[in-house]
Amino acid sequence: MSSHSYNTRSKNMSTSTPTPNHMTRTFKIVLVGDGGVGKTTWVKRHSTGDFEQKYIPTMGVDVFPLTFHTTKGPVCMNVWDCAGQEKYNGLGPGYYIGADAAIVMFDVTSRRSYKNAQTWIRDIRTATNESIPIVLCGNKIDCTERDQKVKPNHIFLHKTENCLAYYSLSAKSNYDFEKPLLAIIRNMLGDDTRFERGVRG
Ligand SMILES: Nc1nc2c(ncn2[C@@H]2O[C@H](COP(=O)(O)OP(=O)(O)O)[C@@H](O)[C@H]2O)c(=O)[nH]1
Ligand SMILES: [Mg+2]
Repeated sequence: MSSHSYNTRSKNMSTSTPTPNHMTRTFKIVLVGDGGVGKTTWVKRHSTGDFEQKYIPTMGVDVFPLTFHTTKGPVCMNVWDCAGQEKYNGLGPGYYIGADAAIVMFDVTSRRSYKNAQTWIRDIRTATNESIPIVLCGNKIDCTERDQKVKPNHIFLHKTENCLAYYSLSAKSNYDFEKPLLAIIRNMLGDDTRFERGVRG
């Protein structure tokens, strides 16, 4: 079985497999942010088409199990994506129960979504007793500079809110889209963790 270090410029993510085996460590990742910022597009980017997304009707949530093959064994990131109700009545504490990490996404073409990212971060902190790592992401970085209303050098929330990291990315062009989950996996398993490609669980 050949494997090599994960190349972050690679187009093909090493995500696959719907059914984690007993060796697979599983983490719950909650994905939040205003409606329309690109959360669903982003999580679907990681799919190779052969995984089973689960829908939990009582919660209005889609769960995407994304498996990554690492030098420390396979990990399954169950990414929770709310199915649209983020605009209406919030997500409720049940969404956050048992979460190991969170991704807060905003849209770099929307100042409002950046401003609201702070509220999302604070909601997570409240629901999880401050404790889980949060990665802040600015999506739609493929848009023209003119359309980018939130400039990279004006983004400071991740520092003031003590996030694990910030990434500008594009779910449309794939630019850096994989970085948030890789950062979370390294945070969970250790900075020396490397990623292997082409291995299906
Ligand atoms: N230009 C651009 N559009 C995007 C990107 N990601 C998502 N979109 C578009 O933004 C809209 C909302 O995306 P969606 O994934 O439904 O957002 P959600 O409500 O946060 O889940 C859709 O029209 C997507 O095609 C991106 O990286 N760049
Ligand atoms: Mg969505």
